[in-house]
Amino acid sequence: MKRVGRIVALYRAINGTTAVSEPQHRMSMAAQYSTSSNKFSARYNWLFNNLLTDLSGRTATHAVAGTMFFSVAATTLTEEVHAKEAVPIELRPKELVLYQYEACPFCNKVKAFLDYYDLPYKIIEVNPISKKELKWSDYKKVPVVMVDGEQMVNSSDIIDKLFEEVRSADSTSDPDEESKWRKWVDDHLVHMLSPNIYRNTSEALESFDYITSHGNFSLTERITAKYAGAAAMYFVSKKLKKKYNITDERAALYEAAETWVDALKGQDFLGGSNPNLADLAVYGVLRPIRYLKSGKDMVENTHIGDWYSRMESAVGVSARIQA
Ligand SMILES: N[C@@H](CCC(=O)N[C@@H](CS)C(=O)NCC(=O)O)C(=O)O
Repeated sequence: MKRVGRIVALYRAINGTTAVSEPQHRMSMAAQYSTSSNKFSARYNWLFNNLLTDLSGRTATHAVAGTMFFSVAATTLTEEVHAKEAVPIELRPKELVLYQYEACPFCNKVKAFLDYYDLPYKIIEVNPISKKELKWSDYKKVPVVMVDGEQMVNSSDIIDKLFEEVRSADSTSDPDEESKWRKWVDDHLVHMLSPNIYRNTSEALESFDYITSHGNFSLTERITAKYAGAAAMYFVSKKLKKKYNITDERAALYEAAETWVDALKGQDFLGGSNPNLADLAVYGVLRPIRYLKSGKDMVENTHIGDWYSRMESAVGVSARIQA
């Protein structure tokens, strides 16, 4: 009973909800959770979104070996070399700290931006259950960024504010087109992730294996979250499919990928010869799933792979520094 209580507490904490009833065992808890929580929005919880991530750059050297292999191979095969945007030192924030979950797509969106603009940042990995690293803040989601002592929240707002400070005057990107596609990322693309990565038991376990081994979990939380989380999210992803009118999740993911490729209109990036904020947003959100089964399927079955490889090369190594 005590053990079950702990699992429930874990779930309440992870999902930010108190709507979960006391379960009799893990599977019934998972099923109950999926039917009792009504908040299936972008906020639903980090578990939908927490996947394989950060496969390029300095931090990637610690990533799964097989994953690294793919990253390196992709970069090596890309002949063009796309440089990062250089931000003059006087425009860079003095201190930037990102509170994140390693596999959260919204956090990865911010990281793609920081890496591309080479803005050094420290990372504080938040424990999704206790959230003790965020005790000081009223905002209880991630990402949260502290920029020279100022708190910034909500991934798109964070990027907007930072971009305002660092952008070069000669930016050639069409602002309407760019914001249209950034909105598409938040309103559409991000909702393709969970139904795909939790679509069956083996993919749900693959996802949770990564999440629990890369997030800030205690040993007990890690073991509990891996199996109970995978089971719960399997059911939740079915509910999400309904909510977003998705009948075939893979087809929907492929369609989104092709929609994005069409938007490029044959250019290297939506921004033309360099990525703009929409390129960085799509890349950031897809980065966590790229080397999971769903991401591999997406690259094999659509035309997004070349653009993705160009983005890997453009974003380059992580600008993360030691906290
Ligand atoms: N609109 C927000 C969404 C942020 C969000 O939903 N983050 C998830 C993690 S992927 C979260 O913190 N969920 C609440 C929780 O874990 O309790 C953004 O773009 O930053």
